[in-house]
Amino acid sequence: MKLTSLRLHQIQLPLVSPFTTSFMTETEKDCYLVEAGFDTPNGPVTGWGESVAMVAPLYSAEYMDQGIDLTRRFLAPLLFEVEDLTAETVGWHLRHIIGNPMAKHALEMAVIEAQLKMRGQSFKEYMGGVVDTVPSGVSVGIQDSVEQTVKVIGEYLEEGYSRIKLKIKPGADIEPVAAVRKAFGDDFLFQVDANAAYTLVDANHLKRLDDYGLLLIEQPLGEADIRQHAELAKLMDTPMCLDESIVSAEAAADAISLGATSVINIKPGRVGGYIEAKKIHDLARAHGVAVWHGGMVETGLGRAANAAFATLPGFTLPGDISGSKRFFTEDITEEIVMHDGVVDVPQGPGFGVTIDPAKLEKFTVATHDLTP
Ligand code: OSB
Ligand code: MG
Repeated sequence: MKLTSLRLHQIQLPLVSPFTTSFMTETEKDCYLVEAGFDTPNGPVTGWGESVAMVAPLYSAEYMDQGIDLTRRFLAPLLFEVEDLTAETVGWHLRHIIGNPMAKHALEMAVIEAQLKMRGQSFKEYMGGVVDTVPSGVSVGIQDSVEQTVKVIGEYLEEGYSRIKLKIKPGADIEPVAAVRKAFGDDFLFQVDANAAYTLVDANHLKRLDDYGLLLIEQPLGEADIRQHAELAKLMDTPMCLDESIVSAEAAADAISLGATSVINIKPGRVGGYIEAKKIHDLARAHGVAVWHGGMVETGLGRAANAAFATLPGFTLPGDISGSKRFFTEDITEEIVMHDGVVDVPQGPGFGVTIDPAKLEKFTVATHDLTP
């Protein structure tokens, strides 16, 4: 395939309610979609991708405007030079550009989708998925009070979510967790995510979470603190799970060998794309380390792709793949629906969802045409 056109659509979707993590409160979803046109042996094909970079560098060093700038100045020119571009070689063509996995992922997604549409193949089939539905977990933001936390989680349990993940930070950790267990008992999957809000000196405090039968604790310490996570993992009974620290398959290998993580949150966007994410899935599986699929508040496009990827056999725990309604009243694709604790994986060619042109126009805040 030969890349012939590239357009970035910067969009803003209102969230149904503010989403608060230890590092920020979001009231809308800002991201850009990649629309890439290709000449293929089967004629012209368009593929779509989605960047998971956030507006500010608070979750990762990367942020949205940087991704747009980097794509315009460095990534797009490299891909336009390639005569025979394939999904499997995007990472190779971009290898000299250091870091910036999210910007690379968004482009790789578009190439993957075009290649699949050219062949009439679904993403699940391409990746080697083994099921047609995936268990759906929900990520619950930090609430204004313990009472509100219990209320919101009660509503998600009522809706039928397979697993609850609660965001925590210093000052909003033990109490809300204790209150949720007290209200709903020990009989549901419950985990917490600190988004790097603690340091190792908080170890004794964090150890109090061991009393609540949590499935795991996600990224309590900093992105670079793999060794310190290993220390903390020795002190706590709650299984340690890394998110931010797993920036590549190499980082995953280090974290596994150091004992820093006994479960891995896989986010394709954080590691440079689905091809790298598959390596992490395989590596973890070979080591007997469970993985689950993370989320970055994706639109229907990224959500559909994540659901398909989460059909691989190593994904033995429910992921942050909620129904679209959990975040959006209106989306740019058809809705991803959570029912009976699962979401169905779209079956059509590519990612199996369609960008609605009217919705895209409605939510677009800027368009960047990067075609030479
Ligand atoms: O740490 O998993 C995280 C959202 C944005 C940035 C980081 C994270 C999250 C979530 C949301 O927890 C997961 C979702 O998309 O449902
Ligand atoms: Mg996380």
